[in-house]
Amino acid sequence: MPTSPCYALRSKRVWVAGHRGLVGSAIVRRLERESCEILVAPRESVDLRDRAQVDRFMHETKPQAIFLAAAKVGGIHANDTRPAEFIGDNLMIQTNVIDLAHRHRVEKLMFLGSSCIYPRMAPQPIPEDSLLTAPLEPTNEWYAIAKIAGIKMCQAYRRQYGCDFIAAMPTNLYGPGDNFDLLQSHVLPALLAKAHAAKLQRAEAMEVWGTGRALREFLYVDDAADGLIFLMQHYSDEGIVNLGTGVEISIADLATLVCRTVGFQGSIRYDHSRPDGTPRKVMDVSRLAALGWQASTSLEQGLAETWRWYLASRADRQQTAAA
Ligand code: GFB
Repeated sequence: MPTSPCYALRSKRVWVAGHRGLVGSAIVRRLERESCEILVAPRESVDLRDRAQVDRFMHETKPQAIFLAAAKVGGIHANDTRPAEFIGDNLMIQTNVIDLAHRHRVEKLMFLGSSCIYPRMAPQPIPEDSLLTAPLEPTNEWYAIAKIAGIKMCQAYRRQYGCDFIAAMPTNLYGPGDNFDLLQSHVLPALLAKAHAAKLQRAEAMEVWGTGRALREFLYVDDAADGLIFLMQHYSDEGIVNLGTGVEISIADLATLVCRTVGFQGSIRYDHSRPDGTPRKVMDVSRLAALGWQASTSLEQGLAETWRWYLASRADRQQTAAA
């Protein structure tokens, strides 16, 4: 039985910071059902790393609630090779939005962290209280430390100023609007794109990074958006809340599932020169379940939906290019 709501989004001015990203665009889609006014900051005129631009945007639009989904994000290779951007940009973005949310008396803010904030060898499933109990995963510690700083900032502003700022920790997300760039993306969209290319080229094999033995949890992004909006309406405390499915799969099994979805019948070749990263990171989702929410889209369903979106978006791009 869900806990009773503690915050109503109806008729509120709700800013989705990062509205064009994977999770930000899903939050915008899901908010359409909440009868609220959705605010978005055009990237060309509001650089969230620039405090004055964020201040002016918030002065003009007067958001009452904020989903802080804007961040420099990427997969294991992007994190490992662009550490300055992953720590620097994310610290600037979140510090501007969180501090100015306080100064502009925003009623409620949700900060989006990530499952990579937890120790590399955290107990599995990972409970929220394992944060900062052991060393981080080296391939994404820069991003993780930025996200941990954002969590701590929300907690500090709640303690010192009474701000209703909460923090959610989504697991690996995927779905429509994902980044399919083979170097910068996360594993699931990368494997979809690789299997598609291998099928078109009638290749013998498709390449998968690492050993394939790493285990990951994947949450469909429209489920994530629903869970985040549920949390915004039903949760107000300084503790972080994991958002996931509680189900893990090996990269090898994911690759097999992707090939089946795409219809690629070749073999899989592992590139051991690439890192596996964290061996496992499935999250303990009991805190959110106790509040009354759980994910509903299976990996098979989500993968099929994402594949359909990927094909449609490629067809659109090809039509545009041909026009
Ligand atoms: O999704 P991913 O890039 O990031 O990698 P993380 C997950 C696993 O998939 C790793 C393997 O073991 C990769 O070696 N993998 C296999 C691949 N083939 C590929 C491929 O073609 N591309 C990619 N990208 N991986 C991320 C963090 O860690 O988790 C982010 O880097 C964020 O910052 C996200 O926190 C939630 O799951 O390892």
